[in-house]
Parts: sequence; structure tokens; C-alpha cells
Amino acid sequence: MVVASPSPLRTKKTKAVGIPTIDLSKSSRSMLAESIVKACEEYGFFKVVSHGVPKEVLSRLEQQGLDFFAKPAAEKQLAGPASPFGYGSKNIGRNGDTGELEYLLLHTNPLSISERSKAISNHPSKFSCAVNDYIEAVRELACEILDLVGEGLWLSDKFIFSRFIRDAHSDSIFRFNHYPPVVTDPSLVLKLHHTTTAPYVSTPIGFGEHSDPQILTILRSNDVGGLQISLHDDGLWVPVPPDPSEFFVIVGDVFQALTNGRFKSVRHRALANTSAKARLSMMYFGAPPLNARISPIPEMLPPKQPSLYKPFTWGEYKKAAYSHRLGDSRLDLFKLL
Ligand code: GA4
Repeated sequence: MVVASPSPLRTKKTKAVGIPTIDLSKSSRSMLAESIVKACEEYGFFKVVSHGVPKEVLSRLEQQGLDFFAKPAAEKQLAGPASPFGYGSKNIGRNGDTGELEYLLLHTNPLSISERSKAISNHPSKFSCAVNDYIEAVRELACEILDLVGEGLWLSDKFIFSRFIRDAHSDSIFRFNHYPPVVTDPSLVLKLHHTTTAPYVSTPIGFGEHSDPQILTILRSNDVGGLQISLHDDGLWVPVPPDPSEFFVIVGDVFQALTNGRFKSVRHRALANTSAKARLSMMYFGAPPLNARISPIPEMLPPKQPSLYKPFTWGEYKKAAYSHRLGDSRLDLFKLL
């Protein structure tokens, strides 16, 4: 069932909006399917509760993230630079985007995780085990959501979406973002640094505005806020109150293309963290194999409804994404009309 979340936050240039919430333990399968499709169409974003992923899987992964980011900078650098996988700090992508964060980017392939974990943790098998268990659990959740979408859209092949991320060659990735507390009080910045350079006057950015290129993203964070979504082109941002026990689902560009624009890949961003505690978020980005061909599925192309996008492979799309800036509208590059 879709319910409005209680008492959303209200800050400058933001809008109070209830985030759609899908309770997987309630409602019939067909009602769930209908609610998820509606949330993907209207918001491109929703929260999932009663998801069935054990708490222990979440806390074990969180601890691994905290342990890594607590290491001295020089030790963390041994796991970098992120090109694209590994440890990165402040630089995002290859084209000059920056943010007030540090991160770890990993391919979800267990072999690749096992290889990388040696530079990340003093207990590599503990780290890779925590990451693999988490990925396995959220992949299952993602597949369940994708199958419900298939049912909600009345597709002849209900598993068409989940098959992409179940594929052994799926290009899905995993990301830890760590947003350390930043100082925003201008007078404090001057006192701290004894400098005349301009201090922050508005809230700095943690991770700039963008849409996710993949099919869908499953996000979880600790109890520190910062995530915002943009629902309409009205320049207003909707703050997403953090909920460490639940997941948020983000529609990506490929889902928008597969549904011929019926689903919206939501633009989102994370503000720099102005609280005293660090924000830690973890994302699973569900993607097809590199050679998978992406074009609107037949049911999304009724007579007189032309395809909005040129067909592309996920590899082609990814290449285009990585050669542009974070905030660019990548899907526009493949628009037909
Ligand atoms: C956004 C979603 C994922 O975090 C990510 C990001 C990637 C990166 O950080 O390397 C990108 C960004 C993301 C989209 C455009 C390109 C690539 C940074 C960037 C400027 C891992 C992804 O797949 O695309």
C-alpha cells in the first residue's frame, strides 16, 4: 500500500512531500504490483518496508564500512584511486565533479570483491563475506521488486527486468558513500583555518544532482540525513528522512528507457553532512550485462506510441555516461524525438 510518510522535513528551497512507502508484507500481490508501478511513474522513488533482509546482514556491512573509513588516509589510498573501482575521495567520475565525501566503488562480481578486499580490510575474507551477503540479499529484493513491476505492467514476460540483473554477466555495482561532518558556520571556518578564502555560505554538496544510469538502485543509509530528490522541474528539493532499517528504491535511466519514458529516473543529490555524526550510505546499482540491448519493451509501444529512445547496449550507455558530467542528462543523448 502507498502511504504518505509522517512529518516530512521543511527547509529552505525544499518542499514537504510524503515519500511513497511500499510495505511488502501487506496487500495482495496485485495491489503491491499496482502501488510499485504507480510510485515508479509518479516519483521514480519509493521506500520499501518489511523487506525481509536480516538486520544482521545490514549491521555487519555497516561495520565493515565504518572500519574502512576510520582508517588513516594513507591506508585508505592503498585501495584507490577509483578508476572506476576502488577508493575515491572528493573526486567523482573523470570529468571534474567533486563532493564532500569519500567512497568505495566495487563490482558485484564475488571474484572481483575478493581481489579488492585485500587492499580494503585487514580481514579481507570478513569484508568480502559481509559485502557478498549484503549484495545477495538486496539483489533478491531488487528482483522481487522488478518481478512485481512486470506483473503490474501486465507483461507477457514478467521476468524481463529481473533477468538482466540475475545474469551472471550483470554489470551491477556496489557503492559505500561516507560523508564526514563538514563545518558550515562561516565564522568558524575562518577561525579554524586562519584564511581569507571564502568560507561556505550555503550548504555545500556531498554528491551532486544526477540520475542513476542503471535499471534501479537500492539504497540504505545510517540515521544521518542528506539525501534529497527532485520530483518536478520546479527547482525544489524534497528531503528524504533517513531510515536505517528500510531501503529506498531509485528508478534509473535504463528503466526509463525500457518503459519508453513511463517510469522516471529521479534526479537526486546528497547535501554535505552538517551533523556531528558521519553519514554512511550503501547502494546496490542493478545493471544489465554490458552487451545487453536496451530498447522499449513491446508492451510500452502501443500503436501510435513511437519509441522515444534509440536502441543501445548497456556498454554504450555506460561509456556515454562516463564521458559526461555527473549532472548531465544522459538519456537525452539517445532521444529520438
Ligand atoms: C552515478 C551513479 C553511481 O554512483 C555511479 C556514478 C559514477 C561514478 O561515480 O563513477 C558516475 C555517475 C554515476 C554518472 C556519470 C559519471 C559516472 C560519475 C560520473 C560523472 C557509480 C554510476 O554508475 O554513475
